[in-house]
Amino acid sequence: NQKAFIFDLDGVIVDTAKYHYLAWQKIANRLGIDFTHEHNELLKGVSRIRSLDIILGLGHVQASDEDKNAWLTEKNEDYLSFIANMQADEILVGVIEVLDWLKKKDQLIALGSASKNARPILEKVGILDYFDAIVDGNDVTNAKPDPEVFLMAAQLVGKPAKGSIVFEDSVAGLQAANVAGMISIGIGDKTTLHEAQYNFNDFTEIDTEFLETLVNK
Ligand code: B16
Ligand code: MG
Repeated sequence: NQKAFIFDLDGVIVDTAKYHYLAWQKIANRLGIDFTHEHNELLKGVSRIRSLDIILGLGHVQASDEDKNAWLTEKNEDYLSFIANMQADEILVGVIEVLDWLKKKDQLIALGSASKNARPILEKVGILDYFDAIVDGNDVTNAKPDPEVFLMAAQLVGKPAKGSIVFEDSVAGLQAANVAGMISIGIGDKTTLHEAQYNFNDFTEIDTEFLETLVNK
């Protein structure tokens, strides 16, 4: 049996949410918008442009397209400077063990991320070669909770949606996986991620017995 195992990036493989937060905070502060860690939760799995709209909404700030574009560029430049020195030690616990097991068992591994910076991040942390397919924010027109990103990933590795597995840390991402008819696995807080079919706090809680059942489903 061979299945498509599709991984989200931010919050599943690496904790880049902290870098997104720092970069957005700079813009928000300048506009006098209070942007807290709790607010940052709203941006998980959400596209860059939608993230800006959410932040502006928090502060009831109206802006021209020109201003918005300038802020989007600035945010991404700051974000790029934060991720510039990322290394393998920023891979979240248990991820490598699961990737190694999947490779050993000849399973298909794909990325399904909203980020336009996914490839350079995988490269920096040294795991690009594990992936049989990469679908990111540059490839899709519809953001999560639309299932496009995951459907494209399964298609690229030649597997049907049914039986494909998605690891996600965001509500929007889990909704996308469910709409696609895939097996959704929430990584993180069980209460927040209650829409997942299975929940784990992190990858160290996922044992090979469980992975084996997914392969044979
Ligand atoms: P970028 P994921 C998402 O990645 C992040 O969770 C979200 O916070 C971010 O705004 C989005 O990528 C876009 O990222 O600005 O780098 O294109 O969780 O889908 O891997
Ligand atoms: Mg994520």
